[in-house]
Amino acid sequence: MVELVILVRLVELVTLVILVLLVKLVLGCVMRKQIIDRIEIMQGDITQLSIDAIVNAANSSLLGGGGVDGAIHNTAGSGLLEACRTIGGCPTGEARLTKGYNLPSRFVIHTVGPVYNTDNKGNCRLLLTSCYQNSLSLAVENKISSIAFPAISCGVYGYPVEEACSIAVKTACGVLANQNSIKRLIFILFSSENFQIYVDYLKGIKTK
Ligand code: AR6
Repeated sequence: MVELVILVRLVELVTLVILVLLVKLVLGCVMRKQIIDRIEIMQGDITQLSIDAIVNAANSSLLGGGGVDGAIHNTAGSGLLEACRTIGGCPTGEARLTKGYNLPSRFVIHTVGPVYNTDNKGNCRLLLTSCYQNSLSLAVENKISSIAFPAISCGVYGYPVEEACSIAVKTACGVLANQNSIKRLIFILFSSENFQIYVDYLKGIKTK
């Protein structure tokens, strides 16, 4: 009799544990879908996007340069350069906000990615993660609900795109999981090769 009661209790306990695990699994899937549904991958020119904010892969002077930085300054016009002059630079991994001036986007978030260095990969990873985290923190503070990122550090600064892509997407997912004010987060890639790398990475996450 006593054995039977213990057996029943054990079955009840195992059923409860299985139920809790199932609920956790379903909730995890729903949450992951809610995060991934807010992320878009696009191919094109970031300067043409009519959204709240675009992110600039700048250098620490914030006074313009080539690549995406040059394209953003060219389209935004001299007002952006004047605003950047008053900021007085930005250390690697940090981010600063300006208006968008002649750009279709309202704001530009300038961040400075690391120059890739194979001897110091760990630090590069930390700094690139900070670029995404700090840019998104500025977006949240300024009630920016749509934001687009280029592939920070993947041009002149030489970061391998596959690695940079996983850092970018993982960091974005981590931030989106903890706040709901950002409704649309775009990764915009200039080349079709980089676009495909991001598309494949996101597909991989969705099917995990
Ligand atoms: N829209 C979207 N992506 C672009 C665009 C564009 N209009 N133009 C280039 N890209 P890079 P970095 C892509 O070199 O590696 C500057 O001189 C490009 O194909 O612009 O962080 C700054 O002043 C690449 O995949 O930035 C710094 O000195 C990605 O944007 C330095 O370059 C980033 O390439 C920063 O280097």
